[in-house]
Amino acid sequence: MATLDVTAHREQMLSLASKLPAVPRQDLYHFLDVAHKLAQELPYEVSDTLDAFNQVGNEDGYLLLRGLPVEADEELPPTPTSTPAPVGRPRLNMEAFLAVFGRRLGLHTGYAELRSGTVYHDVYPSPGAHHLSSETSETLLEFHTEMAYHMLQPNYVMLACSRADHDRRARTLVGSIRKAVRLLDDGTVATLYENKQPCEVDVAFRGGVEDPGAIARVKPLYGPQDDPLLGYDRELLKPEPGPADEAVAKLSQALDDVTEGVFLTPGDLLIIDNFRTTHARTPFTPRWDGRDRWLHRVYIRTNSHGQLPTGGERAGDVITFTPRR
Ligand SMILES: O=C(O)CCC(=O)C(=O)O
Ligand SMILES: [Fe+2]
Repeated sequence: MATLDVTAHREQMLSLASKLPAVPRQDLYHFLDVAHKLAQELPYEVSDTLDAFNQVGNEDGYLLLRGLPVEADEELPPTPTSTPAPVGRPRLNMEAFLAVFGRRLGLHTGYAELRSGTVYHDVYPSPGAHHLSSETSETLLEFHTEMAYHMLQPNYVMLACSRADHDRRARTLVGSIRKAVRLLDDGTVATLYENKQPCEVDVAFRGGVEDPGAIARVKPLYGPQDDPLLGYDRELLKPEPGPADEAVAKLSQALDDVTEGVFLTPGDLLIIDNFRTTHARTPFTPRWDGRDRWLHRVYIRTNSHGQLPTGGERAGDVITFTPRR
């Protein structure tokens, strides 16, 4: 498992967090600029691990930092029941670490159509959530690569845990293409590289149209032949019937076969390599008591995969949707 236990650095991490502005959303550009400076002061073990992951990734396709100093549960506000968070909400420790670690990796990015274009997302269960939404709970949130259909797809999805579900059943699953590709025959791999396939988009990107259909086209595998990048979504990717469809079915099975799971617990921060993995979340049971599962999420762009086309991008920018075609 790609885990770094940072318990030994708790005091130093708390001290870094305390140097950030107390109200992140009041001036988020400034907050993330300060985080960038603090990202140069991380314990060497932490910065080195983040830099290595950023440069070459790893087999598992994720990095888990465990043992961060989260607030005691009774000091945390109640788990949110609406989004986005109030602009005046004071900084939480796990939000601070998302800022600093994220700035070590790249640029925090808001997606205009998603969560009112906010950069920090609260991930919490919500009654009656759409089945593709991160607000689901009692149902499996199926494998998806975050915004695989978006021209400026984030390089990393970062999830930081302030509260686990009461029963500790929710497991975040990651399927890594570096592992899965070894289970596929050469013909299947070649087919997966061959053509873009029709892909639907998440509800937020449908422009208010109930079912715009597959408005994007995505290659299941692309990039270097010896180290493929992955564009896979179990619900949204609609490969053409025939060889493409059959190859995607084999890819799907291979991803299941190599899947690893993480039970996120308070003080965990998970960094998912969104170009080399697909992720999911298993069902759990909320109690609606203000103490339900609560994650914080940010998306990071880097210049590794052409996600920073102008060179003038800033951490905290909000960008609009162009589908991959
Ligand atoms: O709840 C989780 O563990 C993951 C949810 C998810 O896929 C996301 O927030 O992007
Ligand atoms: Fe996700």
